[in-house]
Amino acid sequence: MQLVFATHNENKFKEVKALLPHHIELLSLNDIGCEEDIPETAETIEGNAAIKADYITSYYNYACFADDTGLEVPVLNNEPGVLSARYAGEGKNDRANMEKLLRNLEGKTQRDARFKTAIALSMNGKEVMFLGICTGTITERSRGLGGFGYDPIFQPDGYSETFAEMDLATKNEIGHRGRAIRQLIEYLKE
Ligand code: ITT
Repeated sequence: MQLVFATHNENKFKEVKALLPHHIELLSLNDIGCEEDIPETAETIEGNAAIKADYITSYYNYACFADDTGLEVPVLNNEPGVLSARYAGEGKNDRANMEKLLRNLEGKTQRDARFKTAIALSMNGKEVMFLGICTGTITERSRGLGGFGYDPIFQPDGYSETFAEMDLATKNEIGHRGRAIRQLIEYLKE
């Protein structure tokens, strides 16, 4: 079975590829010749995941799934949320995004946070949504060199390491994306 994963984020692709069974041939946007940045104009992560998956099915005619992820911090009114990629501006700069978040949390003891991943699958004229959540806290400073995005400042509940200090298998086992992707895999078995 061929399935496109509609992401330009190579780290997401690596995480998902490590989870999918071998009978699913995972195609990247490069594999199908899609270089354009698909506009993410919805107000929710579910909406943006659906836009990305629908775009590929409509214009490229492939079965496709897409991931939209947001980091919610309740004490900041759930910011950065759907704006996580562009929190510090249009450049989508991971370091600038983390610095802005740490600045906005300066002096705050309430540092609870959660990652939310919405996976939209568009296949056989139907769309299905899967949601994965991982709760944790935002650390005082960045720790670890692995992962991507906000991983160096996110410490999942029950662990003393940040996601950036863990190996890929552990992040996938407990993380938001892994949780959503395992639901997708179950659905595809049916
Ligand atoms: P695509 O839309 O091409 O999939 P993107 O990097 O723009 O890639 P998102 O809009 O879903 O992806 O990402 C929102 C932000 O959250 C962005 O800054 C990411 O770096 C970050 N992010 C996403 N997943 C993450 C994860 O598992 N760990 C840490 N940060 C993550």
